[in-house]
Amino acid sequence: MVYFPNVEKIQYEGVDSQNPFAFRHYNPEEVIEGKTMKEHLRFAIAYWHTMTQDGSDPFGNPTNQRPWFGETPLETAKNRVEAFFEILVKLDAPYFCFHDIDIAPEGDTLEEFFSNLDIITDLIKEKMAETGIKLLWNTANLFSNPRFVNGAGSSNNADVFAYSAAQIKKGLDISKKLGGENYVFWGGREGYESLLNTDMALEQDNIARLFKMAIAYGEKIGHKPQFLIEPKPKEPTKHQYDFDAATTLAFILKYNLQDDFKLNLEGNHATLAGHTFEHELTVARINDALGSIDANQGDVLLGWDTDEFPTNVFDTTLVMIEILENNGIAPGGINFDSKVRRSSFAPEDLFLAHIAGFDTYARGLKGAAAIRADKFLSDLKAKRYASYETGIGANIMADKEDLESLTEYSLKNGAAITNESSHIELVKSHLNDYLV
Ligand code: XLS
Ligand code: NI
Ligand code: NI
Repeated sequence: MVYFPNVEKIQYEGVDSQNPFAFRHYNPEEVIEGKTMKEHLRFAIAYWHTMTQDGSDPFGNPTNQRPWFGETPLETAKNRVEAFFEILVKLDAPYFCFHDIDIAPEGDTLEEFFSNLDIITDLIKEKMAETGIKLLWNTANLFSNPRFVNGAGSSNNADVFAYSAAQIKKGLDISKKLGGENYVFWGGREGYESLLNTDMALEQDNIARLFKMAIAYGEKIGHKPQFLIEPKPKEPTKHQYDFDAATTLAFILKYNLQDDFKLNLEGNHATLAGHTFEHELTVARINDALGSIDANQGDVLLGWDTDEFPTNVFDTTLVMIEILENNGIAPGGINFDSKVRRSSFAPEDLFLAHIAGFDTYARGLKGAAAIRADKFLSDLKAKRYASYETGIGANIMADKEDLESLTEYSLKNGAAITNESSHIELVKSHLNDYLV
């Protein structure tokens, strides 16, 4: 069955194309800095926003028109696999991502859920073999079902901790079955509503216990995906434990998880935390923890996770600089954790939105590569920190100085300190010249 008979395979047609169903910047085979765009960008499509999101919001019913509903939840789930791979193939997306509950109905028992997952992952495995499309990451949804009202690993209820462990075990079995390259933990309800009734130390110790069980099980079954934690500061809980990259890194280091865990960073989560997206990538990169990204953007006027498709070229350019500085994002990728607006309810909006996202990241990649080719930012930084290249600065960098020697130096130097203007407005204006 073909679900999108009116949509052909999306082709690169160049900037002058008037065809809305064409890429104008994403040219998968174009080589930039020695790699194709497809290899640089490693685009993935998210099952939840593309296949299960219905357009409802707290004030309104579903709006999305979707052609895949069947007679039973399992039939719908099977149809979704067909439709999803049609979308992946037509967009030429090399990867996909999903939560367990996105792909298969939960049923009434854990056994039933597992058996539904087996049926659907058999189908997905066939589709993967047929198309060559790969699994970037999967994850367990440990936040939607009412049993997770007080969290999963951080729940006060040990039965919930055990249930979460079972879902993670199944998630890793699925990851092995489908050759998942990464496995994500987003702390859905791992946080708190009130400190009055919360034992923060116990909750965080338990989350780490669950992660260590995952590492041990991966070793046992001989499957080692890159484990990733996805920070977010708030939503659904008032205060999420994995607030941002820096907080999550402190957790990773405290519990000695750094050999197995990196970060999956999301645009809208960064801005909710009061950071830019590139800030979060920089923090991860300089700590050797940049694992993967969830591509989306928020709305500066709204204080919640709107998960909009990325259309801001300024942001994607700065993000792509970080990815290039990191020597790439593999085995991670760029996952469109993005959803169409409630008013974009037509089935073909799924294509138009992803085309917008792909093109915005492709523009970011081209701009970032041009900035690097001109050494625009690296020269500027080298000049700004030049005082550490020679003299006293070089000695400081070589750890040859101490408080006493520097006091002696400063007494001699006196007030003869000159700082230079940053001319930052000029820098920002010049940066605009690189936006593709
Ligand atoms: C929610 C998160 C979620 C994770 C996967 O805000 O972004 O979608 O990416 O659980
Ligand atoms: Ni996400
Ligand atoms: Ni999100």
